[in-house]
Amino acid sequence: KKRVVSGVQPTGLVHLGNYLGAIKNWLSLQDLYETLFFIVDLHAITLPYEAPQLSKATRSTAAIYLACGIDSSKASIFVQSHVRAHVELMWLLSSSTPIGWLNRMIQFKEKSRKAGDENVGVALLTYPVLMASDILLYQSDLVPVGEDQTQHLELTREIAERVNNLYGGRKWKKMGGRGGSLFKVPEALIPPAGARVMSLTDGLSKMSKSAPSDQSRINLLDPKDVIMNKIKRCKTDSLPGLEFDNPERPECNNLLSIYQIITGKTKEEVVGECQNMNWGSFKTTLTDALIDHLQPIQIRYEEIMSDPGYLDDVLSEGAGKAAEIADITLNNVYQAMGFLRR
Ligand code: AQP
Repeated sequence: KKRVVSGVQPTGLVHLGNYLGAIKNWLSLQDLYETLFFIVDLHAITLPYEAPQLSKATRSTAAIYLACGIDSSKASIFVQSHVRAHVELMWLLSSSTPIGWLNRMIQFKEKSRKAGDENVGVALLTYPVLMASDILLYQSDLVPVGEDQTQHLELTREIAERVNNLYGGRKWKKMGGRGGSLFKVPEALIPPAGARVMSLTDGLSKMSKSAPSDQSRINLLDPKDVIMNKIKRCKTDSLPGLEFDNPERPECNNLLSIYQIITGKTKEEVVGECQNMNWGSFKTTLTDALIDHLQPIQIRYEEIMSDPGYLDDVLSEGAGKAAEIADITLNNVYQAMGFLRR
C-alpha cells in the first residue's frame, strides 16, 4: 500500500476550511492507503502563541480527527512532538538546505510581513524543513496539499533529492548502509476541486484560523446559534439569483460550494435547487445543512473529550507505530551522514 501523511496545526479552532480542505478528504484516504495523520504542534510555535493553549488545542484537534471519522484502527493518529525523530531529522536536513531556498518561500514572506520583524523567529524561516522532515521520515508516497502548500512540497522534493545525492547510493554503502535512496521523493495528492473554503466576510481571502474576526469562519465546534448568526451576517451581494463561478460574485460561489460539499450534491443539483433562491432562503437552507452535518461530529467530539484515557491511548499507540517507521529512516540518515552510532 502507498503511504500518505498529513496534519493540521493546533494553532486555534479547527474550522470548516480545515475540515473540507483536509480532514474530510482523509476519510477516503484511510481506506485506500497506509495513512499517518498527525497534529503538528511543533509547527504551531512558529508564530507567537499562548503556551497554555497549545496542549489544549492539541488534544482538541486530535479529538476532532476522531469525531470526524478518522479511525485509529486504520490510520496512525499522533502528536508530532511525541515522535522525536521529526526534530532530529530536521536538523540533519537543514545542513543540506540552502538559505536561499527558504528565503523564497511565499508563506514565509507573507507571514513575516504580517507578524513584523520583532515577532519573526528563525523557526518561521525553517518551518518548511520541519515539514520536509515530517514527510520524508515516513518515506511517504503521497501528500495531500492545498494550493498554499504546493511550494513547500516542492521544496521537500528538492531537499530529498539533494540529500539522496549527497549521502545516498554508493556513498551510503561505503558507510555500511544498504545503498540506494535515503528518501522516497513524494508526490502531491491534489484535493478535489472546490475544497478551498473562503472567508465568510471576504470571498477573496481563505477562511483561516489566524484571521482576527471569528465572524469570518465557521468553527467545527460552533454551537447552532453561532452558526446561524454567522451565516445570517456573512457577506453577500445584491445581484438577483445565485450562481457558481461568477468572478464578480466570490461570496456567492463560496457559499454555494460549501453547501455543495457539505450535502454531497453535484454542482448541477445545487444549481437546480438554488439558482432562483434569494439570499434569505438560501441562508436558511445552508444553515440547516451545516447544522445537520456538524451536529453529529460535535456529539462524538464531546463523547471523546469526556474519556481522556481513550484519547491518550489512541495518541500513544499512534506515536508508537509512527516512531517505528521514523526511527528506521533517521538511523539510516545518521549512518549515511557519518555519525558515530552508539
Ligand atoms: N480555507 C481553507 N480551505 C481549504 N483548506 C484549508 N486548509 C486551511 N485553510 C483552508 C487546509 O487545512 C490543513 C491544515 O492547515 P494548517 O493547520 O496547516 O493551517 P493553514 O494551512 O495555515 O490554515 P489555517 O488553518 O487557516 O491557519 P492560518 O490562519 O495559520 O493560515 C491544510 O491541509 C490546509 O491546506
